[in-house]
Amino acid sequence: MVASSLEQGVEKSVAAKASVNSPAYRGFHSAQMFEQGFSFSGFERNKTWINAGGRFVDLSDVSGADSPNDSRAALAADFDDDGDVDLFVHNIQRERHALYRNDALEPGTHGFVKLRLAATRSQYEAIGAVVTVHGPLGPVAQNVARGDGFLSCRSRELVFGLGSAAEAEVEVLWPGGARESFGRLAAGTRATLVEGSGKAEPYAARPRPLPDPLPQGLHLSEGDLFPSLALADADGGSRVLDVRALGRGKPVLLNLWASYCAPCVNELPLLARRHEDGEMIVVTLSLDVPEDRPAALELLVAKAPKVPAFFLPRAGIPAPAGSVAVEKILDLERLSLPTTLILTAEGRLETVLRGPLTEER
Ligand SMILES: [Ca+2]
Ligand SMILES: [Ca+2]
Repeated sequence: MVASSLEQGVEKSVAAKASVNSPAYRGFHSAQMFEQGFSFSGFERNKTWINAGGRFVDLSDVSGADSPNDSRAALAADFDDDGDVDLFVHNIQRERHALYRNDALEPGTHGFVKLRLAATRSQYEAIGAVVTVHGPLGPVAQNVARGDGFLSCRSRELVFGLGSAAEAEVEVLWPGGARESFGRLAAGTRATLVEGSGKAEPYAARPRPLPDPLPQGLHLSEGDLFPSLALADADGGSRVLDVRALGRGKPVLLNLWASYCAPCVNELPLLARRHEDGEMIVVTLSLDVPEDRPAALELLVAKAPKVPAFFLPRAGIPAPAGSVAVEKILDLERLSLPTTLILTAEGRLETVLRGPLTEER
């Protein structure tokens, strides 16, 4: 019975392998899912929040983390060794991973301690130990672990932020159960805490500067002329967005949004009111995939029915003469949503507003 079910299991596994290797499977899963950036998770966008003293503020747009990519692991470590924790995010589409540099700490300041543990009476990396640093906001504890995120490994180095404090008291609860104090360590210390010694042995910094961030999805600078864009209308027909023709002497507010982006949907009524005001011409461009155009259209009809609306064309349709493809000015994987562009009456890019609009801006 056991042998038989094992054999069946092997047969099933061989069959599965064959289907995975079939041109049809590769055609859909490899080409469409990964190379064309399709999503397993319905374009749920990545989020970042900052703890602003008891409440969390959404920084997804300004941080650059806002993205429709399917991310599978987020690893926090100080990749450039400047004392603040950076973030590596693993994405499945096109294997395009992202490393987010943390610019929270002013260069040359020392508002941190970085600690490694060396156990002498248990497993040498002290996995399971708890390190507590008594900083300006009270005690903060981190435990030593090596697994983290999806199929990922964590750095053995622990980073504690100290704010403006000059020093902080450090203690370790070792895996064997012993508590040990390592006294007060000065801000900026990088040290290995050796079990049983009570001493923090400093190690040298290894700075590895990271490059400046890539542009956040917009290949245009303020002052540039906004080109005529090859887009689609509500029925999917070819339609060119010419902001000068549309504005007829007025500035244009071009809102980039998607039906799966909740802050985008929330601001549609505000856009409708701005359009009614008549001070500027308001236009929306939905970045939904063409299959989701009906969902986007339904929201527009309900919340901003009079605002001129544009949509992405189907892939592979050539841009009409005199217009450019949307990919020439937008990197849809890096553009945070919502993003609003203010264009002058002459069709030049005046301001880029990232994140939701408010009555004031
Ligand atoms: Ca860093
Ligand atoms: Ca930094």
